[in-house]
Amino acid sequence: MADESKLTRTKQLWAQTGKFLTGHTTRPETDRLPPGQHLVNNWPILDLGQTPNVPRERWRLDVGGSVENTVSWDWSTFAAQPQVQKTTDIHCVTSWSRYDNAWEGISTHHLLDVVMPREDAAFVLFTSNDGYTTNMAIEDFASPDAMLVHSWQGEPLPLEHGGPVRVVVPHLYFWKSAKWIRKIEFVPRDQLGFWEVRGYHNHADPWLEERYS
Ligand SMILES: Nc1nc2c(c(=O)[nH]1)N[C@H]1C(S)=C(S)[C@@H](COP(=O)(O)O)O[C@H]1N2
Ligand SMILES: [Mo]
Repeated sequence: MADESKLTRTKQLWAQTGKFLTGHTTRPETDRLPPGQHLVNNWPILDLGQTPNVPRERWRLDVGGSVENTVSWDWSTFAAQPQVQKTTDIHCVTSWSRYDNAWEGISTHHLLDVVMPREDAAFVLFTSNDGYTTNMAIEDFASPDAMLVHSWQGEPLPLEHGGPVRVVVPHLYFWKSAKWIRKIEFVPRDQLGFWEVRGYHNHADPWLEERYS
């Protein structure tokens, strides 16, 4: 063919061999990184400095308050719940973001199906084994990506990142994702948690830069 330059032939060869095909689609970085954030490849550890070591054999999660069914799960009961895997991004208020964290655990949707919050349950309060607390509206807890996770990248969640089980609510800044979760309460009235009392924003949407109140 007259218009068949060397480059055209090269590109045709690439098409035949599938060059640059990665098998997954990505959004442009600008669509994925919230304002004021920068990307990291490591996973920083941020907490109050206490690392409670509760092995799976002694682990318990109490879920109660304004619900039809209060539950107190030990490890084997938790592990027997339907498991889901999701890959989501982390956005910390201290300005780092970490992409593509592969979590495994139970969805908050499943927990909501089990406990059945009453009509007046508008907020969710979290208490952790290090004394940390945080809070959110039940609509945020019910986000389709929100989970109680026990594994990260196919391995048990490291102790320093909240193992055996932490909350992950990826559409909010990461301080809302309680490590070492011990208790979840559904309540009619909101109650500010550890950082919310100290001036952090009560809602914490990274896309709206809801960092401080
Ligand atoms: N139990 C508990 N959960 C916690 C915290 C904490 O101090 N204790 N810190 C929060 C904050 S401010 C952040 S940024 C993330 C950090 O989680 P990581 O250490 O796994 O990165 O955990 C959140 N959850
Ligand atoms: Mo944080």
